[in-house]
Amino acid sequence: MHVKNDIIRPVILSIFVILLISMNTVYAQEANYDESKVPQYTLPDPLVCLDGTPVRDKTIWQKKRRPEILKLFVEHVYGRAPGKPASMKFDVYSVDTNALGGKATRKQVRVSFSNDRNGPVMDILIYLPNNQPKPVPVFLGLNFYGNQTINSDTGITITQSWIRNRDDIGITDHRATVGTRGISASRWAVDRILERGYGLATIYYGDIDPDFDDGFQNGVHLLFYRAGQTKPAFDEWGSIGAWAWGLSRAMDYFETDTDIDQTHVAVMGHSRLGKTSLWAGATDERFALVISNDSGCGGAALSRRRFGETVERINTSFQHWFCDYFTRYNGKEDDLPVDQHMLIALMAPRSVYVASAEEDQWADPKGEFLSARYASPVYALFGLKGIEQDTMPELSSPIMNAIGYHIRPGKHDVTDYDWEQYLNFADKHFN
Ligand code: GTR
Repeated sequence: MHVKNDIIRPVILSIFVILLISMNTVYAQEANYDESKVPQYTLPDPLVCLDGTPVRDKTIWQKKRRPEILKLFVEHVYGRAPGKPASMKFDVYSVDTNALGGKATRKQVRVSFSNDRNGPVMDILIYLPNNQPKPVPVFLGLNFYGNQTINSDTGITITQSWIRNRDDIGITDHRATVGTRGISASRWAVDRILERGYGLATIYYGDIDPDFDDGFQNGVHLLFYRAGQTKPAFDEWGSIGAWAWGLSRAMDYFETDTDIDQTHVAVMGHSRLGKTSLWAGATDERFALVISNDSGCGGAALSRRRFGETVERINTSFQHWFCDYFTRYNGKEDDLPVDQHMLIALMAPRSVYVASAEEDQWADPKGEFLSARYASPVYALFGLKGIEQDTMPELSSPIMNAIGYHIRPGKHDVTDYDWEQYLNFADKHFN
């Protein structure tokens, strides 16, 4: 028996290791970074309705084509989400009018989504510039590791929610520590935002739905199950849908806060949270300006280009982000009834900014640019200029029309340069 086990165990282990290695090789091979290998593709035309009616003016766009495209994204990509919950509660549990050395007023608001005291809650951290007449325009964005990470301000509540373990900052039990204060500060140009007269609001995305695949047994999904339901149906919301829904609930709060100009809220997000800001902008037209920072596949990048991350790859690594239906397009991008330029077009006539980073090939900068380019005919219906050039601009040469775009040197990240462009873009459109 022992002899047998001694032989069988290593054999099984080796088979397992070989399988793992070959899976990785398949994935590594799968990612194409060669422009000459991008397949020929034909994008669905945002200006032709499903029944063939051409979209010649903004009325047909708004009444017929826009709702049609939105529905296609709901059904095939991000999933159906519920509306505003009936029994939501806002508790402004902390206000400091002398935050950040007197520059800002810091508010922290706890949003309860139901009457259940043990149900999920999200904390909105808000900084408003003290030297500005109220109400002020605000940038709203989700963060990756808790509100306490965006600035070293010790007044920020440390999140109690599940967070991803990270050895380099000593998170080993999925709980945030004091040591996480300010670790993401380089991604949030708080001082600069305030200086330029804007407020900043942020929420930890895991408050809304923890970012791991547990079959949706936590987060806000639970609140909406019908009797007997244990997970979202194939066409119901995944995590991106839930995070975007959370952003809309923050907007519900803004509508009650007289210090915030809710007609000038810019929703911004990086990476998976950039996919989310785009989806929030598409589903909630109260967001006046929408920003995608390095959002890539399932965000701004065209799926049909299959450059860097593909639909199959994202659905394999992060199946919980989208609705189950989206997996039908694994390796079958050409069958998608939409592509991501149509997501950008859903923002029209509101301003939308797409940003890429040169070294972030996984997110397909060119595919992000082309989405913005191909959304432009929809902006033209409103007499607005989108992006008219077919070639990408030089590095660090932002285009700022109703659609904005830049590509900067460097890696997948949010930098002060990115923020500077978003502030300039907001100045331009918010006047
Ligand atoms: C990557 C994923 C990307 C992007 C990124 C992030 O692993 O493949 O689509 O969302 O994560 O959010 O950091």
